Amino acid sequence: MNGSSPCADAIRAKFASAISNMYQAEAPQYCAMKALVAETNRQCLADDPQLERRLLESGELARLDVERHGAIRVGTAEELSSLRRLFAIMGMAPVGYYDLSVAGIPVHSTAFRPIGECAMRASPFRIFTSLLRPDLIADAQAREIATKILAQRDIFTPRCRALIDLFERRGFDDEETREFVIEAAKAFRWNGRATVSSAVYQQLYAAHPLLADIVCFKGPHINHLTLHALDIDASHAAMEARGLNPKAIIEGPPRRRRPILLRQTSFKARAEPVEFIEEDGRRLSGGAHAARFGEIEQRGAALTAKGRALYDRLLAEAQAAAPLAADGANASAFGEELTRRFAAFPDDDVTLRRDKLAFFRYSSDASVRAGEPSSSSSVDDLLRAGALQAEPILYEDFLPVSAAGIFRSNLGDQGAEEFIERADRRAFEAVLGAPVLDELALYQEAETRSLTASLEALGFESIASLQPEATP
Ligand code: OOG
Ligand code: NI
Repeated sequence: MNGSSPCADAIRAKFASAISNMYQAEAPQYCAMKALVAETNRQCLADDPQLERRLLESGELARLDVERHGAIRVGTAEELSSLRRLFAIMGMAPVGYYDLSVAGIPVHSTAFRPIGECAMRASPFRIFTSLLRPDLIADAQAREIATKILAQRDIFTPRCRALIDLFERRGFDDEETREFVIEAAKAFRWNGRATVSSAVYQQLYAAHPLLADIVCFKGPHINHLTLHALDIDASHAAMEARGLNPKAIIEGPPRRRRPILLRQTSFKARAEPVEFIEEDGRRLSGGAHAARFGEIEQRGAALTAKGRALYDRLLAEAQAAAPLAADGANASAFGEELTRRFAAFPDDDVTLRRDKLAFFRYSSDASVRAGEPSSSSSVDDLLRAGALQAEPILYEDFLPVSAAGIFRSNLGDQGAEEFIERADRRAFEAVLGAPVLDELALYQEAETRSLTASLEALGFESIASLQPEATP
């Protein structure tokens, strides 16, 4: 599936821009972070003219300040399946299943995202979407209250619902597209007036802080947007230096020559004033709720199942050897342990490819004479001769352990309870109303497609007409 539609891509770009403007107006802390990251990125470019040239050539430079993702949390099956229909209009499909129960977070998630290089380039915006799992909330009374409240809300405006139906029947004209972007964004805005009393909020909060965040407001407010940092370590340090209160560690792999997967960090959510509705609406009372933050990310090579297993093992080993304290006090010891463990992860493209740890995108250079296409050549020979080139494919998805670390950094002491792992992908897909796409299959397809096209361009009929590569 390589479903890039110029029309859907354009709607997504407009939606991402509307969400960005809305969140900047709502969350001044995020604005401060955005300015700081832009400044750090500028410094990186000034220090590395080659990097600047590469980004300019790939078109990345123009997109540097564009948000890469946002995140929301929803409460019901109906909300999730309606979101799937809404995001489909923007060319975003659910990719990946993330079980966060392992880390004591009562949600499971997917990422709605564009598929394919072309669509990603047109607008890289994704939405990490989490669904509450009431079955993981121990307090039966809180569960029951939550279910009742959620059954009564509609997170979409009536016009937004009508437009989704209309699109599915016959698509949009220009005016409808414009209206859709406005109506869709409304579902994700912040509403400082809770829909419940302070007592109900407190009760749900005591059951789990996420329960209060998901249930007590009008809809799934954007809880963060995420920017691309050219040097995430420098940006993290700058956040610390400017008093932006970043979380203790950068999630994901340590700093490397050849980045892999995804590194992320964020500043912690600030408490902001909210109003509760008391005595059936006869009185408002003031309170506070911490929900919204800002995040940065830096992406590297997508790993194969084998590479991912190695990543997961090394990360688990580091966590076992130097467990990160809940308050992050031993962050630097953890960081050193992580770097030590990851010395076992090859850090150059040649080995990553040879050992089949990462996915690569191939291109060809027909001007290089690699001899006549013959059955005695191999992909390795063609790469050595320069007739083929291989570049790591960028990881466009998320990491459950990292996501859990980001969730947890905003839950205070209460988020630390341990659940047993209870992944339930089937149940998630049943309420979503569609299967989630397998991210590994997407990378594999991209690799195979690029290799096949490159070999054809060099005059080979198929991969099968080449010598098989040695398997390590
Ligand atoms: C989502 C946290 C996970 C990421 O980038 O991994 C996330 C949330 O807090 O709702 O956004
Ligand atoms: Ni995020």
